[in-house]
Amino acid sequence: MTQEDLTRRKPRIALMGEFSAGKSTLSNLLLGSRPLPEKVTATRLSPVWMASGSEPPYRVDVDGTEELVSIEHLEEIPVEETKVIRLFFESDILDVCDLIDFPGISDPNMSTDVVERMLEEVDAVLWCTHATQAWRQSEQAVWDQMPEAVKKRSILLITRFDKLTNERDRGRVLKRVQHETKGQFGGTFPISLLQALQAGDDYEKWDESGAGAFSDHLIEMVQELTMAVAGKAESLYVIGQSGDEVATSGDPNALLLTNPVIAGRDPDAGPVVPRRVAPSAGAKVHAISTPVADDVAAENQPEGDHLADSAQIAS
Ligand SMILES: Nc1nc2c(ncn2[C@@H]2O[C@H](COP(=O)(O)OP(=O)(O)O)[C@@H](O)[C@H]2O)c(=O)[nH]1
Ligand SMILES: [Mg+2]
Repeated sequence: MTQEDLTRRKPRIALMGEFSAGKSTLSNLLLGSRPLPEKVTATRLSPVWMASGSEPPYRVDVDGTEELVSIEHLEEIPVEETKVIRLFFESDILDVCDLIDFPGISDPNMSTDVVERMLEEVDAVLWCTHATQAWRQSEQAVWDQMPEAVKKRSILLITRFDKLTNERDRGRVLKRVQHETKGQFGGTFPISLLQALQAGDDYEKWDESGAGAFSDHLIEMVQELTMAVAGKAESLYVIGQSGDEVATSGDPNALLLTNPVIAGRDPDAGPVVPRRVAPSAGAKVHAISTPVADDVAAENQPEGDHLADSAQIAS
């Protein structure tokens, strides 16, 4: 498949969230045995668009000019003038989708333009929110700009869940975030990205980290997106902004990932199973928490609880 073959283009999934929420760690988890070069994760960079291939890396200037760059000197790339850095390599997940690692949404060292001008490329988002200060107003403010077509296909990950050490705090945070983001994501999953990375082939640990439930949902999400973007040059973000209906089928529920459309998917599309993120066929499910469907009632949630629990769990 070529880049020009837009009828078969891959979905573009963005990794977004506040600085240090775990976006780069999540990239590495998804990329599996081919982690990102240290320079890519350690440096404050423009958005990094990863795709399958062997072309040399390049940057795209805000005026559209392309220029080859060196991985060794990524930190020299001018962030404000760079729309995106393109990296090409082979990885199972990149066979089925492109990943775009975004800088932190409210990084004081970057103008908001750096994030905003790349949103037009996005089909869906894996939003990382830091468990001990989950779902801040700054996150909601960015999410409010997202068109419905993107929101419904996106996933909220409550990362660093291992930092919440008791069940009560875990339950409170989960319930509050679920309440505050109701209807704004296709699914919400608590996860310890570190534990998932350390799990290796131990599927019990993998499931306990929260990665099992998340990766199952991600596979459905990629399948759904693959159908949604077929034949579309523009991203779902752009299509959604223009108010056009982005439907996969006549079924209005098809947009909701909690109601996956696997049964109706194109039989010729082939299996979409990123090997590293898929649990083994016989794996037992020991998720630290079951995935949170948006329709689970979040009653008994006192108003203003946000401050109460963030104060309580601040480390
Ligand atoms: N304990 C714990 N640490 C994490 C987790 N996810 C990420 N980290 C750590 O948090 C730091 C920031 O993560 P990073 O992925 O670079 O965040 P980014 O700024 O969103 O890309 C790193 O030191 C990670 O190792 C997690 O789930 N649990
Ligand atoms: Mg990062």
